[in-house]
Amino acid sequence: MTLDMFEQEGVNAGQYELYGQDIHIIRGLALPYVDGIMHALTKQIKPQSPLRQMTTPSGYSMSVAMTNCGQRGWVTSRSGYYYADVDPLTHQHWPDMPAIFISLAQAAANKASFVNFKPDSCLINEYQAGSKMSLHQDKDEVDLSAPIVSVSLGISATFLLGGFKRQDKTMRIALHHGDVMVWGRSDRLRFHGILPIKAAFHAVTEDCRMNLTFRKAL
Ligand code: MD3
Ligand code: FE
Repeated sequence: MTLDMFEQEGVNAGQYELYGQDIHIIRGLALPYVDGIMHALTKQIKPQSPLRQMTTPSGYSMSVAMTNCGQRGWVTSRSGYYYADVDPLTHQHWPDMPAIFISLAQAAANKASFVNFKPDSCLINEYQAGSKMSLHQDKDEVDLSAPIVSVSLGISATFLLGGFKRQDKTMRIALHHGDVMVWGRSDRLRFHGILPIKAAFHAVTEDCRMNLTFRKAL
């Protein structure tokens, strides 16, 4: 249990931080949406398209469990990673993107002065203790001028913000329950990752961290 992280949550709610040219963090922006988000995840999205650990092209099982909602979903398998219209697990379309998800993503984009952001894909990541996401770039989206909006829920994480080359120096940013990040064009292709999650308990998500990333994939 890491009490230092609990004490951070919500303390800086409303605080706005800018990194680089176009990486915006709005602390606690998602807090008023949390009940609605958790309801949609539990009652609608997870029953229809369950979280699953996907396989990378090199054959490793990801430590993060994933699912999607919206018109398209990001998937990885032995054959590569790509956006899919159909969930490869259920062979059905992904669950609809709940209206409250779209409202939050648009509110965040507007705060970072991106107008008319219309996400068509939301990747849902679930981290258990020990789960991590290695440094990577997000470059499978067709329109790199659209921002990506990410929402952190549950136990805290250390985010790694890198440069444009894998070997560039990284900085660490703590992300807490309710924090929202918006990534814009000039920083869209930065390397980034999540350090292994430390075991903790959060009243909303219990033993895990959830992250939603809203994208315009089409
Ligand atoms: C920077 N997720 O799903 S969110 C991912 O916390 C991913 O689950 C992390 O990286 C997570 O691809 C980090 C912050 C984030 C999301 C998308 C980005 C940062 C980004 C896209 C481009 C650059
Ligand atoms: Fe990413």
